[in-house]
Amino acid sequence: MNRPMNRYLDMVDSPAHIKKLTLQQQKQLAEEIRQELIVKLAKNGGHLGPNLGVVELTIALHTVFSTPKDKLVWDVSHQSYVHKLFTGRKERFHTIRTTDGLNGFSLRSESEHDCYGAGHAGTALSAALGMCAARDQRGGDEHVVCIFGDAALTNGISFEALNNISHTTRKFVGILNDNEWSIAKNVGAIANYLNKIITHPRYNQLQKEVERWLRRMPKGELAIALGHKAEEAIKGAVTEVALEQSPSTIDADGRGGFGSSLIFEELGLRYLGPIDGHNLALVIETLEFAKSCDYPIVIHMLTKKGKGFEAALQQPEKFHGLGPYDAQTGATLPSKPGAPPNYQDVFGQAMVRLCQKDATLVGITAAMPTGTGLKYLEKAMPNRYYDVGIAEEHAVIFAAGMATMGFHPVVAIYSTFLQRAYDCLHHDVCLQDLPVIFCMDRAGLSANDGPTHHGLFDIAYLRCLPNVIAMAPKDEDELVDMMFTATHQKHPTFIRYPRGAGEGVSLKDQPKLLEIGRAEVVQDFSPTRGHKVTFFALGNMQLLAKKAAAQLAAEGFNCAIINPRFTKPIDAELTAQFGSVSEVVVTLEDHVLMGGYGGTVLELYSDRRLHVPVVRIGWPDRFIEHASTIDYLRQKYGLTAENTVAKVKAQFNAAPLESPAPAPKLV
Ligand SMILES: Cc1ncc(C[n+]2csc(CCOP(=O)(O)OP(=O)(O)O)c2C)c(N)n1
Repeated sequence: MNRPMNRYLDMVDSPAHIKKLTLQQQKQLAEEIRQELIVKLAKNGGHLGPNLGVVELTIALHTVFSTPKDKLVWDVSHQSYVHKLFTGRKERFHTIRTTDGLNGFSLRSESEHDCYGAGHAGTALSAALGMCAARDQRGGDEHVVCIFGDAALTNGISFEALNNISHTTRKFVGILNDNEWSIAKNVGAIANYLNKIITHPRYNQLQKEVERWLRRMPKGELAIALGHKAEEAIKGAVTEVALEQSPSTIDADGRGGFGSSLIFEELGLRYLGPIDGHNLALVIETLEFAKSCDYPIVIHMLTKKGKGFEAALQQPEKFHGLGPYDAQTGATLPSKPGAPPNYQDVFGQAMVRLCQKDATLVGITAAMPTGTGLKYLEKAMPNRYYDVGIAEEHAVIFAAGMATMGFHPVVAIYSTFLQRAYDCLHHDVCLQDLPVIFCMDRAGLSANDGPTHHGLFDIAYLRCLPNVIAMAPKDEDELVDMMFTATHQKHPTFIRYPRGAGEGVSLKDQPKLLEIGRAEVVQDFSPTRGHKVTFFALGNMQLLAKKAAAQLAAEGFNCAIINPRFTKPIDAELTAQFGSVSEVVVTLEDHVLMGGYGGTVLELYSDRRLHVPVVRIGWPDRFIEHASTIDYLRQKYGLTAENTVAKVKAQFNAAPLESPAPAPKLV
């Protein structure tokens, strides 16, 4: 039997090996990597499309630069899989995004080649510039290369960094990885601007000129030559494109055109490109040039998201990040008939219904139309839908502005990404008490994404802000009630709900207006005897509470279950009332315990001098790692019925609290 020929990929274990390969071998390696990505990710899913797009770029980066001494800073870092393959993690690659496996993003603790961790967009330029400043302070000679996407470029922090580069350092390499896609199609003026550069008739010719010019240079002479005349030639050609004001670049309404110059040049950065990011020789040569520059430079590279996999090329949005798929066809499993809908879909469809009835409602997303479900509104009522790009701060303040004009904006945003806009929540929305509605998807764990994406902090970061109304539905029908209720408020309103499938309850025809700060008694005490235990189970923790209560009931306990609905204002009367008749109170939340809902209950009991033991179930004071499933992490950290039951029972076995020592007498 013929043994399959060894692949170059099998021989490559470190960046040093990449450097030893010839260009032809590296091209072969690129094909092998694409196959590896397509096949290995098929089982558990992952960010396939973005990684297929950066195969040549990553080979070139490791050919020209030497990590860990040189620093590669990836924005978001969802496109660092190929880098992982080259930096000692090939054997574990199949474990990516699974329990105890590799993380799906760069992680400093995972490898010395990961110089900076990320998961949220727009951080790479600032972080890389900070590294340059540190290097310059120390008199080091390492290179810092920042790889950022065209959508990350729409982020405010990216521009804050660009504004700061040229007067901070003389050595900075930025790579704009332009594939024209965010998760969905990139939107906004920056996207249009980049598009105008690459679709300009001069571009193809220009690209050839750059290539020919680079080729003529023997390697050693590149630096000198490029620093002077020849570089001017290229730049001149690019700038010529930029300066040209052909009528076709001006929109019908008179806006648009290239303006006076390339935006990067205006910011004091040398701009080179656009170049074909899949032309390996050209990418290597261009990086060699960038390496030799003693001024900050941005290389504009054009890549194709999903390159090498037809299905991914056809559906860039779907293949940006996905679950398991068929490695041949790219087909994904359809959801099982009768499976509960995802919260995001319930939200999106409810938005359409609510907007149809209320002309003051609009939907706002920060580059997540599908993830949040706002795509339903985009389709049904495009004039009531805003995608502001990866710009969470702007999204929040934009909503605040609309709210001052009598609108009721609904900002659909993941809990973890809303963190980015905290000051905007405080200063713009809450301080002015504006009726903006925040629908926070992914509140709770985002298991396979991990710590950058878990939405475990929003109760804490919101409950300290005055004017806030904050809710968490127990199921998808209550989510719609809460959305409906929020549209009737004159204050900032927040609704947190988890990633993934709802509870499978049917939706009422007409949503219910909930009373603000009023909890729901799901199960009252039974008239039978037995130790009284009350469960306050927030949002998706109802099921866990029901299981724990059933186990305790089987052992003779008398359990009540409350659906708190509100984390601010909480139902103080009902919470106190049940606390005063219970021997133990249990709070359950899909949130960190510190500053969470359970803490609110404790504060209330302290204020009211109610001495009832409170068992708090939630996430501990640490960053929770990624894992294949939520269940695994809940088991590991004790968010289970068994642990809840054990903790309740321990309260009954515990020795009574010692009475406090008498206060010293004042003399
Ligand atoms: C602050 C923040 N908002 C939203 C996201 C969700 N998100 C992850 S990747 C991505 C698109 C990134 O597009 P781009 O920067 O062009 O890189 P590409 O995926 O195209 O390589 C978005 C919106 C995020 N990670 N961080």
